[in-house]
Amino acid sequence: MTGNKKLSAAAMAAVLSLTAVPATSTAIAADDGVLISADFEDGETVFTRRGENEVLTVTDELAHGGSYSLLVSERAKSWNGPQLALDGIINAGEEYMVTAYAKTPWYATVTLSQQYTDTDGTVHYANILQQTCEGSDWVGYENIKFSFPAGSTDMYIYFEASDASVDIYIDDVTVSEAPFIQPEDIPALKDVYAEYFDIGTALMCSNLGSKSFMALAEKHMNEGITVGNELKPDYMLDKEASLAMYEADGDDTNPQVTLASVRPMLEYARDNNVPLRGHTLVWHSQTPDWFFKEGYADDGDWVSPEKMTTRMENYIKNTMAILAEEFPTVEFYAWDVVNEAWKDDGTPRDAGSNNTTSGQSAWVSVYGDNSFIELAFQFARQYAPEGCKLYYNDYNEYMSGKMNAIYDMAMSLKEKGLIDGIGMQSHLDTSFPTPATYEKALEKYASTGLDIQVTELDVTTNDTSETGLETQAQYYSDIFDALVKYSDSISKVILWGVTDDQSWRASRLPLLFDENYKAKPAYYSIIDGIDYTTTEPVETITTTTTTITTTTTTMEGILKGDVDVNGSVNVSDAVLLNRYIAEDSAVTVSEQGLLNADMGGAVGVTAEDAAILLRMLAHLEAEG
Ligand code: 9MR
Repeated sequence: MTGNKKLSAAAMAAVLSLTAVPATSTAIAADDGVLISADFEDGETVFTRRGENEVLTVTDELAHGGSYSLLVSERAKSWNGPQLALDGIINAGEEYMVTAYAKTPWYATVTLSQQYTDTDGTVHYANILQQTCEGSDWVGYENIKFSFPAGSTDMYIYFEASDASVDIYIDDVTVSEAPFIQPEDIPALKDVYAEYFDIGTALMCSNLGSKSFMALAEKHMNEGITVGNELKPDYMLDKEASLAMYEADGDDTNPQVTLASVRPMLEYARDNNVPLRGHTLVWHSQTPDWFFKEGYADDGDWVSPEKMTTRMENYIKNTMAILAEEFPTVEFYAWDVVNEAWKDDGTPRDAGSNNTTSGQSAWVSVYGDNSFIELAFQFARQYAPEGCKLYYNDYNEYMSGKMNAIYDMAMSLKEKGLIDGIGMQSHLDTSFPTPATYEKALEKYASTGLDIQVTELDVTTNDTSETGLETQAQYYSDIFDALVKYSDSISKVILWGVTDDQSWRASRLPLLFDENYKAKPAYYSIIDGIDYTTTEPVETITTTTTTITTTTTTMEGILKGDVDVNGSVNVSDAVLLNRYIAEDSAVTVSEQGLLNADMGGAVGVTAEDAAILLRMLAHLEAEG
């Protein structure tokens, strides 16, 4: 990794002397990849306090390892706690790992968080990992990946606790470079589905710093990237600049915008020539109340529909203008113009602030109904770059009331030439909806004649055991069967993320790859496109593998690829082999299975054999 420095104690002290509370000294380990190691055994600390009250003491009252830890006492605010300054030690835009242990005297939630300042000078705070300390044992934050967007300065990681009065003990903290994990040698999703539709993914700016994550995303899902968060109104709207304009000339109809948060993503798209989906212009959520209020005052009255229409026009116009001006070569292939405007029963959302009561819409407060939708599409059509397709986007899009409302709205907008497609978010769960219900929604939207894009696909499972992941795989497989069936109407399928740990629904493991960048059963279930747990497709592949048996058997009793030794070769063998190679302790492969698994790659059973087996299966599927 270029540019990283393992700081000497003196250099570190120099860095820290710039922070609010000068550090006494530091301990820097010289081990490979380890940039900071703080065990407090020398009685000193590299941490400083975030607020003005808390007291940091190296103590021998408690220790996770050795005899000493760091005690943070006299906290007064939830965000008070110990922070570690990282400028000069790590590089913004690259990935690192932190390990640390925390303990509190009583039950409390302790969160590992990060802070940085972006290129426009805005300070950002984000949670990395929240853990519950029971008051008894030390709680580990082990090998937790983190990164800061390129261009960040004033970078810190820190601990905070929602209980402002609880003391926090911290021990055995290390910060190291994250290793690069090469994507597995398995077929790229986008290649597997090349003849049906493009495969893309949503990315957050925080993903860009991880080379391993990005290598995986780029291999499988780079045919359309959705900006997962940073183009939403709460990131784009610049309250200070809007207020300044209002104060200067009395005009509160021209909301100003900023690219401060989204810039790293735009630079990535520009430098890698990746087309983007803009998400999203008009939404009840992640939009501040002041945008809808007289004089941009949080507690002002709702503005009139006329004033809001001017604000909406200017917001859309300013957004398109700043993107075209600062990033003229970045292609926006689509914009989600309006997001989530209909309730499941097909009526408009209730009036109110989503920031006060989740689900309410300030748009409805101003307009009284959903008449703002058509206006938004008119302005988007007027100001979006040429060739950019315009979509209405929603979740629960298979609920009949909502589905009918979207259908009617889409047909009316289509007649006026204002809409190009419907975005089916597709945040699904293995228990609901059934794939058949989802397929009905595909049928209905396809009947509009508009393009369909699956915009935010993920499938949660409450059962995270191996069996649960197999059920999830089956569900993914059924959904992809339906997508293939309607592929003439579908131009893109966008996953809402790549690896489970980075998902907004991480605990229910909704994606195709796990936190170690390994393909899950769900991936294997959709790459061969075969419903391998039901009889009919398995028969197809078994028949085909009969040929393989005769052509590839090289020794008596060996059926190449039959890793589970059940007499046939199918995707279950590939799953088993990959797990075996990944040293998954939950699986065993018999001696015969290992003989069958040696597909002719390097000596022994290796990832190369797994790749050969997958290619063989993909080939069989293509021919079958
Ligand atoms: O994935 C996004 C997550 O990081 C944000 O915290 C969340 C806040 O609203 O928004 C998520 O993205 C949403 C998307 O914009 C619209 N459809 C639902 C997505 C998941 O909530």
